Amino acid sequence: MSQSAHAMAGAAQKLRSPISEQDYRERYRYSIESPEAFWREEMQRLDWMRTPEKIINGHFGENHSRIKWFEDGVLNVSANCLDRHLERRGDKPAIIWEGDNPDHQRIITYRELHQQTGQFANMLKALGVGRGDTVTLYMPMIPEAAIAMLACARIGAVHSVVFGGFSPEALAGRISDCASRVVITSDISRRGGKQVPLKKNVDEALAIKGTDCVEHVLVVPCGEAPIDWQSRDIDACAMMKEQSATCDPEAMGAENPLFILYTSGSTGTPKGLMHTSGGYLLYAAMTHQQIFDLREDDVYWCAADVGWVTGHSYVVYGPLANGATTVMFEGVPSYPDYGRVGEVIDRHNITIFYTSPTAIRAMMRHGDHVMDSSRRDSLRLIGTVGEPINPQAWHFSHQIIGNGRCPIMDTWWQTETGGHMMAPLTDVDNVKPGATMRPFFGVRPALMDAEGQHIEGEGDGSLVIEGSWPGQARTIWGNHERFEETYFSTHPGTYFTGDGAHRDADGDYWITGRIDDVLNVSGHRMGTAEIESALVAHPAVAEAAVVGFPHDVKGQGIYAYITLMQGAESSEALATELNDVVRRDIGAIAKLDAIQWAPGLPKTRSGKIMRRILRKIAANEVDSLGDISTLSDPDVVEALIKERIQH
Ligand code: 6R9
Repeated sequence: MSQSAHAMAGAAQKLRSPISEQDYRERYRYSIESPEAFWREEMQRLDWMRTPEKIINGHFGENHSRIKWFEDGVLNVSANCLDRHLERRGDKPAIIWEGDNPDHQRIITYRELHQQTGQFANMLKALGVGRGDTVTLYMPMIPEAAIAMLACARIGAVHSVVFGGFSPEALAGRISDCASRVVITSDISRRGGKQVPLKKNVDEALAIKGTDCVEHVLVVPCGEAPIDWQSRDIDACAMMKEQSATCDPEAMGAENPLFILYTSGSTGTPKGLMHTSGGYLLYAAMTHQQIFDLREDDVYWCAADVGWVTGHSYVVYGPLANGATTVMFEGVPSYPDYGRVGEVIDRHNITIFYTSPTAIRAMMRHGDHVMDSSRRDSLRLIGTVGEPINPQAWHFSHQIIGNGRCPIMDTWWQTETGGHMMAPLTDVDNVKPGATMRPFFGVRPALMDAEGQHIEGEGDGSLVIEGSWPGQARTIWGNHERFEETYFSTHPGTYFTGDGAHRDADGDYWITGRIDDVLNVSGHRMGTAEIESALVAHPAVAEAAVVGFPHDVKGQGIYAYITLMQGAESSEALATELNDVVRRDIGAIAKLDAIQWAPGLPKTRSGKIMRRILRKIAANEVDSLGDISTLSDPDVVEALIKERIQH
């Protein structure tokens, strides 16, 4: 290490009071050896209406799938995020909102957030929504999204937030899967100076079969244009004003559902993962506080959208449970230009910034001077999530965004895990760029080989987690068998993450990416099966195979191999149509980066598509195709290589 690098690492260490190596090891050991005692202490982070006596019930193994944490505890999530802060933090900003337009800002104190949540909750009640009812949110990044989530939590309703970039088709599928009675939306969402017609998408979704469960659509008006009101629609702002701000929080069991969040898997339709009130909230709050070394005067900005799990745990629930100031950003990092991120940091004196490697790479591509319009002196810690962070992006974050002063917390976790599972956690001096390093307290990672045997010491394998933690999803909404099958059948007795990982000689972990058929495009999870099923629904398509390939900015791009029906002709126009069907079924985030017309697809003799080979061709790694002798028609591979699309 050069002298200046030493000096920088030293400075970073001083700025943070990280858990020392020894403290980490001791506390970690305690969390693993005495989980009951450990979690009994930690659960005191929350305000319970009835303190749990039972801590953990259920171990992976025989009765693995019915996990319960703090099962006799009673609490309310919104009371933990709001009411308990009023005395000490009533006038503290709970949400600082920065609009897409840099001139638009709003500050909402804890007292105001409490009042507005009460009004929103009373409005939901007036519409007949109560305990256990499901409510779908399809919202822009505006404070009302957080308010609606907290209002559901207040009355015991279960929210399902659908990312605003999903299409009406995708929204309809998610509404009908959990049979929502109410949908909450806005007329428009503003992103990068453009408008997304959310309400129009909802209207289209509700014309699709299976959505007649919806009785009301609450619309939070945001735009200037007149709204095309339907008879089921209600102006949420107008109705809220008529409501009392007092709404007693519902007493909920720790295991009662708090929310459902749909995510993609390697097969089938998106899965509605269910998270609980007690274990989830505790885990989100605890990881948020410890991994970001949260302090009372921090101004914390997580740039994720509330439509993803990161937005749930680290824009809304974790920070608010901790009484922190959380920044909500409506726009995109590139608007009006790539200097925006730094300007937002300066404007609000942000101290902790949590973002994705994709966003960092997009800024990095524009050169170091993109940061010239800001100083970023307030920053003291940067976190990343969603994808592996490559060393260049790590160094750009550390040297340029963080002025060489900020530790980088590369956090590995998933929709299913509820909160961070691994992060560097200890002294920044020892951090290795690109490694997520250490398990969080109570988390027991392990590596498995292809035969299902444990890999000890240094090695590469399938990452599993041994034993439960409070934040884990408990089921797939309406399909518990699928939950068991997906997560607990691959390596019985463990939770299967779907990720591969490397453990180095020091015992530190490096996530190497998905080992199943899940893509990670700009940190967004997508199932290849979902995209393929959209493609094969087109009458000209006989077969489709979709794989990821390395992409400089997005991490992964989408590469589709299409075999046409006899008589169908490939053309630019057809390529556009195929992109359109994917956009219609899933959304613009699933844009195909490359389409290759394939005379056939490489298959095993049993008819299984050899994706390994398709991935290699898409990545232009044709020298390492491996064994293709088991293919039913090896000539297909030659043809595919010849016609490979340059991207
Ligand atoms: C939180 C979130 C989960 C998948 C996960 C993995 C990838 C997330 C990562 C990471 C390497 C990190 N992933 N964080 N890979 N390093 N720090 O992103 O949830 O949308 O469910 O995605 O994202 O592949 O399995 P989700």
